[in-house]
Amino acid sequence: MSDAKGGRPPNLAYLSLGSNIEPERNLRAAVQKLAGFGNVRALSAVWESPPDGVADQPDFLNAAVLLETALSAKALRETAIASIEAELGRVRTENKNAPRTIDIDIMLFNRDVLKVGRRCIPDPEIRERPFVAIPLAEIAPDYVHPETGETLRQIAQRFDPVATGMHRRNDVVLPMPSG
Ligand code: PH2
Ligand code: MG
Ligand code: MG
Repeated sequence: MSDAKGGRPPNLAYLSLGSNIEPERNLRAAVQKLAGFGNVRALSAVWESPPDGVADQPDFLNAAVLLETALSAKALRETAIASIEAELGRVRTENKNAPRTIDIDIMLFNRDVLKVGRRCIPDPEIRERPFVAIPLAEIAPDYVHPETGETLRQIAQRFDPVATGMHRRNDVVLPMPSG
């Protein structure tokens, strides 16, 4: 997607994807649908981990996507992500930690510091959750966190993948959307 002058769309959105219902199919479908809202510039590997929080549910697959887009963070959240989550059958219930077909969260947006609804960008989960930090560091290792000055590589290196149950699923590949 290009802007009106034929240049590159102005924004870089760093997204965290997670699924624990038919996760391979839903991660692939989410990436394809995100490509309808911009250019997918980078994709991480797919990582499996036990559920963080509520334990008696299936393991998650997580990945990170770098999306170049003309949309603002708010529009990305409220139009693109909301519609993709709905199309992929995401059902929101009172249990915020229920298994989900797809969860797409904006972790970073350019080098901006802002809020979209109640969520802060940069999202604090980057520094708290290995299944967020490790895939993000794969797509943008040298990105400097606008609030802490750390690179994503440094943040990710603080997590011990083995101790946190992270497992790189080299058998699951997310195809880069064409065009
Ligand atoms: N997402 C959650 C709760 N717990 N655990 C893992 N391993 N991966 C997730 O994406 C995840 C989770 C709520 O967003
Ligand atoms: Mg989430
Ligand atoms: Mg979410």
